[in-house]
Amino acid sequence: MQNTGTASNGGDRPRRVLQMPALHPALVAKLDTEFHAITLPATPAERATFLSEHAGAIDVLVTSGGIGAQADIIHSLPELRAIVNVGVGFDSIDLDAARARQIAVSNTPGVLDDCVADLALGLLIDVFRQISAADRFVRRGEWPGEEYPLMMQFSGSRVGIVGLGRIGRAIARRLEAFGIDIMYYSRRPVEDCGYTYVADIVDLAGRCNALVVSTAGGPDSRQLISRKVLEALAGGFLVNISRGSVVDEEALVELLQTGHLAGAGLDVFEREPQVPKALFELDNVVIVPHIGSATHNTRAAMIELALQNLTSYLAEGKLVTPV
Ligand code: 8YV
Repeated sequence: MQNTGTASNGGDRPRRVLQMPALHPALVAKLDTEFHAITLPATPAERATFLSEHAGAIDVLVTSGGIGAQADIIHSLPELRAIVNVGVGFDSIDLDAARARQIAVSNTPGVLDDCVADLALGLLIDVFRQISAADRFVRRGEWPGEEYPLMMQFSGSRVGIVGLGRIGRAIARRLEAFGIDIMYYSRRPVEDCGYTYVADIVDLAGRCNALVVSTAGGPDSRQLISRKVLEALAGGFLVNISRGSVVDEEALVELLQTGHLAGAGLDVFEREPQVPKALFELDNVVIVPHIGSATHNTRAAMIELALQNLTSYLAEGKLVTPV
């Protein structure tokens, strides 16, 4: 299949696709063979030479949530018309820079909700029931010497969801099965959802045993989970499957260290792949490397949706799931 060059870009040349370096290998294979995409070199020195040769011919940029598209790359591509993102979050794409030039941006909503919600539940159950910590206890050979301390029951507890979008709702549906008292915070109440809306996030934190962060990242939600919110969560757990930027990480580390918080399950961090070293010392913190959507079928579905966006843009100048 040849997907280049079918739609007009205002000139007589085919549309050209640029891929950011180090995308998922299955995506790279498709972009290479079916879209004849060229790849941005990884190093700044190579990049400068590459851009001086190709920049003026690029119409579409393909990237991922982890890699993003900062203002410098957007500015360096004068003919760029669309950015196709593999990921539902687009906080790593400079939307202001894109909008200023009417560059369309797509993401991959809907196809990863179940997968990310599964991980959120896994982290919740792990922090309440200390599965990872108890596993380490057994591996250290401590079981014959002492009984593992009692812990908090998860079923029947009170959980607050921050951001009741698609992923938040997928988490809530799972929580229902555990008899959880489900509360949520979002900018406005979600109609007909049956969960308790709490308009003040500090109030929400004070009312629940655990907060699950599933709101979108970006400037609007930066440090929404502030020190004040974390202080109100006293004795409770924080689970974050959204973005590290949504949480005041410094306060989180401090309140975990002092025992003010009972524990945390964290898939995302402020400066990935860097994780605050202090967390490594804490047995009540479960740390995973941003694996919310990292299953074979979900990543395949994300790639598929990104390629549908690309195909549609090349053929008709329209994205399927624009942000
Ligand atoms: C991935 C994600 O880490 O979709 C998102 O926003 O955070 C994750 O699914 C990433 O974007 C995959 O490229």
